[in-house]
Amino acid sequence: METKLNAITMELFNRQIQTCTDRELYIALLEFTKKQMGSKMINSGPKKVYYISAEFLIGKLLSNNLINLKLYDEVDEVLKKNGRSLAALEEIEPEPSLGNGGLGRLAACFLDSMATLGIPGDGIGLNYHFGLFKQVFKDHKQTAQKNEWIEKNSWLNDTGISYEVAFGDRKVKSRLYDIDVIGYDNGLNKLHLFDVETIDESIVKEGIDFDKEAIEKNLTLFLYPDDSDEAGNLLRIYQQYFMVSSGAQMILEDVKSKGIDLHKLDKHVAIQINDTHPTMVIPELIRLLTGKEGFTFKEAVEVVSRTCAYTNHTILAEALEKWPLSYLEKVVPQLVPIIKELDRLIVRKYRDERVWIIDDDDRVHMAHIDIHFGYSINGVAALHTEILKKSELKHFYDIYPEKFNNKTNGITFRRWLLLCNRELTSYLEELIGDGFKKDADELKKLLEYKDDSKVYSELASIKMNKKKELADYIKEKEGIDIDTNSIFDIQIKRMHEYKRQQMNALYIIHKYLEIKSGVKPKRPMTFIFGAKAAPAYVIAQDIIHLILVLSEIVNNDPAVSQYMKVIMVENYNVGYAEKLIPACDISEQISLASKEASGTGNMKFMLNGAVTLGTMDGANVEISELVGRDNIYVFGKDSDTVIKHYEKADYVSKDYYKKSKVIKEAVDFITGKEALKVGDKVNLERLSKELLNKDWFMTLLDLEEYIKVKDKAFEDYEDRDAWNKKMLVNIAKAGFFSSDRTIAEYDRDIWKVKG
Ligand code: 26V
Repeated sequence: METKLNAITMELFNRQIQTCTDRELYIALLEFTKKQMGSKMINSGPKKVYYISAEFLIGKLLSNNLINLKLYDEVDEVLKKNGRSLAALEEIEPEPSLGNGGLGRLAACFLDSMATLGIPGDGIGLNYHFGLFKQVFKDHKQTAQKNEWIEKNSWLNDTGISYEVAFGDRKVKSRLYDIDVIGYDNGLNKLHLFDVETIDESIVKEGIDFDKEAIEKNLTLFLYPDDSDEAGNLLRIYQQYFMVSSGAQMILEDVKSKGIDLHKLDKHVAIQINDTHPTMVIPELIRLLTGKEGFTFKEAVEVVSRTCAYTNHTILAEALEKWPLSYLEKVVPQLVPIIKELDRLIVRKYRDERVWIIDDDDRVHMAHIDIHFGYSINGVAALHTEILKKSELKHFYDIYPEKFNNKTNGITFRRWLLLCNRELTSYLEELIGDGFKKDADELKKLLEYKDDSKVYSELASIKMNKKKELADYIKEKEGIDIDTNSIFDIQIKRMHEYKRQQMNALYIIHKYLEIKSGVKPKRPMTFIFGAKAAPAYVIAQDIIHLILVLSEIVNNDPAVSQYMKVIMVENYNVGYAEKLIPACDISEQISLASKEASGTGNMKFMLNGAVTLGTMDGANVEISELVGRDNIYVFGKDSDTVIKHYEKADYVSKDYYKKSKVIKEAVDFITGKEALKVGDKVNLERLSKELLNKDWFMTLLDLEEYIKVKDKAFEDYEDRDAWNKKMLVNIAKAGFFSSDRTIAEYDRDIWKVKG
């Protein structure tokens, strides 16, 4: 290996491993790893999955690919022997930000698991040049910059393949770039990312501003650009159609090149539609089949309906796409007659208007197309699927009970254990062998050590080491000192009111006031947040502002900062998550019950020995069932109660504010003198008004119980042995949340590629 790597550094830079710069060595290692991957077999078989998604939050790939090639340790050693470090090279690799959050990261975990299980399964997406914005804090507020990640030497391979995509008002040429996806100790799949040949990066001016109408130049610049105005919405439709039209052409060409009759498409292809963003693939396939392939409309509808399956990732009404027909007429007029005909088929069959595709306001309900003209609909956690069946999609469940199924999300253990926590991985290997790397259920063997205090204390010392590493990193990046003996309480996820970071902030205010009044905690506490907010989402920006203001107040008050610190890390991303998660003691999963479809951060924390503090929402419910009530902290109203409040519209946040002194004091602090001295009146007053007059996600409903249960968790932490045992049980029970299990279920119930 050393000789091979040296040969590459010599060839590229005429230098030995020892004398290359970090950047040169990174490039050499990238080329070395690509070569190793190139020699692996491509997963193949009679049927193939295409996972179409507007987002693939893949993260950095160098170390991940070395792990999956089983070369990580060897490379690490060779580098060390030559006085170099893999960690330093990891810092050089840019992180692609091709996703917003959970939905995109899930797609990346699924690619890893499909490749690992030997399932021929490719991703289809877009090659956003600047991806999701890079977050920079200025005056305690979020600003957005472009995230440049594409370099001359990268994981992208230009295939030279291109397709023509015609819109109503123009034609563009798509160009296909591939990223190889290597399975753990197994074969290869591909992530196909389409780009537009006429892209022009120079049209991006200040921050992330650009001309939204110059489609040829801007189509793949950003992920979901601001969609608060018409041009933004139209651009999103351009992007979606560009992705699915290129993808559909690629799929049909591939099938035809194998000599397969397209009437049997469903026997050879399964298309998984990741949320509604790729829905237009359904009418697009129908268009292509009825066009030059000579299918009748009926034949095309039938075969497409047997090929496409849909995953729902949210019940939030504002996130369910409904495109005005007039927008579709402008961007994709060729699909409009097809969508209208699909709607007519439904209107003829069902009198219930709630299941029609086009509503009275001439808006096209994208999810309805997926449900009627796909063969499977799945939710992403048990509770979420039940809510879909019982309420959100009840009218559809009544028609098609057999199409509905649950696939509880999972995470790839390669990135979220083997890569981000080498120390824990090798200790587990010592204890229970390395079978868990291929069969995550084997983590259960750890339960044999449930009463072995030597094992707990080793787990605790690994946790301490990860806390020290994180503390160093935070000191370097954010310039804040943290006490590694404090409890690390972490909430990292997109900023959204339903996720209730504001409730966590109110707890922090409550603690601050307690300390000021002389009540000191037994042990210092470190509250860490990481979150980006959509640029157009005003209240989310206000919550970020509040947390940054609290951070300033708390960390700079010597009477308080010895007991607590508040940190909002800048530009939270996959790489940051890999450092935060192994160091966490308490995992904050505090969404309003019924709103978080699943969550996947909750699973990553558990696997790394954090204890969950959470509501009975999403996959928290399943975590709680697995670990038992002694090993999780649960609070808050359940989803039935919450759903009833919405039905009756009887939740009044002010009542809770008036009733409780603790709530009143915490909320009042937001617009009090101290906060206003540091923060912006407009943001803080707007947030306070929102909490008092609306509070759509019922923060104040659960706040008192949250404080009580969180205090209890902090108290329990002091019984170190008991806490470490909770840690052990959480790790031991995490096997269920391997995305290998999830993908095996998708294949068993939906795709049927392997069996
Ligand atoms: C999208 C939008 C778009 C516009 C306005 C507000 C809004 C709010 C939420 C969303 C979410 C889109 C779907 C999504 O990302 N769902 C996440 O999917 C994860 C993987 O299944 C799951 O773990 C998360 O619970 C779920 O929120």
